[in-house]
Amino acid sequence: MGKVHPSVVILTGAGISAESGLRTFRASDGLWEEHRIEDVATPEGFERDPELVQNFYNERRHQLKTVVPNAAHRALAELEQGWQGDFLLVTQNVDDLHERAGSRSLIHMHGELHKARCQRCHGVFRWEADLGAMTPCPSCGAHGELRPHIVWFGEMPLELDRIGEALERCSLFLAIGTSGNVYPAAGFVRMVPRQARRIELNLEASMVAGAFPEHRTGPASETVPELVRELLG
Ligand code: BJW
Repeated sequence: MGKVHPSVVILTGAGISAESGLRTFRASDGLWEEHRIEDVATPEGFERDPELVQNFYNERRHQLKTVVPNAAHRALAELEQGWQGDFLLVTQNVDDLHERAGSRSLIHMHGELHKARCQRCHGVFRWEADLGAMTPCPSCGAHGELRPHIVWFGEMPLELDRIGEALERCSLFLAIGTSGNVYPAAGFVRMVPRQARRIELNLEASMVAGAFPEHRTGPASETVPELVRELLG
């Protein structure tokens, strides 16, 4: 019988991109300080003031051009390259730093800054430019129907079926730089088999730290490359 290779699921949050210069959500200088969550990260906020929301995401799209992946993003890409079993990276981040570091088996469960979606025809498009309140849809031509392809509060995260299947059969689960405040991602650790190895990597204990038997405390740019070296042996 051949060797059975362990399967890994990795969940990342804003903390992995912090050292690249992108602010986390719940830090004291977090984005929510300048904008109320309900104004920029809910469908109701978008309906109330589409221009404010479009400008908020336009600015974040610009900011993305000024940052680069850090050692933690690069280490996860190396892990994927060297890993013998199933590998799935699930990020809550809407930035593209994982793919720029070389990650390929990747799900953006909260959407992507570089995509826009039409509320009329439901087309999803790669989007680098600014979005305006009246930008026409490239597919159906409707005006004022394009929105950032971002999962806001109260909306269904993306690809949950595929994530659930991977969680149910994984033997190693890592959660990196996520506060455990936002569901369903915060509940993933409780969906993995009981015997799976579960490691939290964070600057501090998250809201769901108790579900992780192992903790690596410190900046992701240090703890992630170190763990990857151990795992690749
Ligand atoms: C470092 C570091 C370094 C720093 N090194 N670490 C009541 C109870 C339970 C649930 C709900 C409830 N009421 C409503 C809900 C559901 C709601 C929810 O969870 N709300 C909570 C706030 C209570 N969730 C939803 O609405 C989701 N949809 C949903 O539930 O659909 C229904 C459903 C039903 C059944 C099954 C499945 C689904 C949608 C959530 C959408 C989240 N969207 C956002 C905004 C995206 C837009 C944008 O980016 O602008 O996504 S919110 C924001 O939080 C963003 C993030 O992806 C997400 C998670 O944040 P994250 O990544 O954890 O960041 P932080 O800042 O919180 O933490 C950073 C961490 O890094 C910290 O721990 C630091 O210590 C650490 N760190 N520097 C290592 N250098």
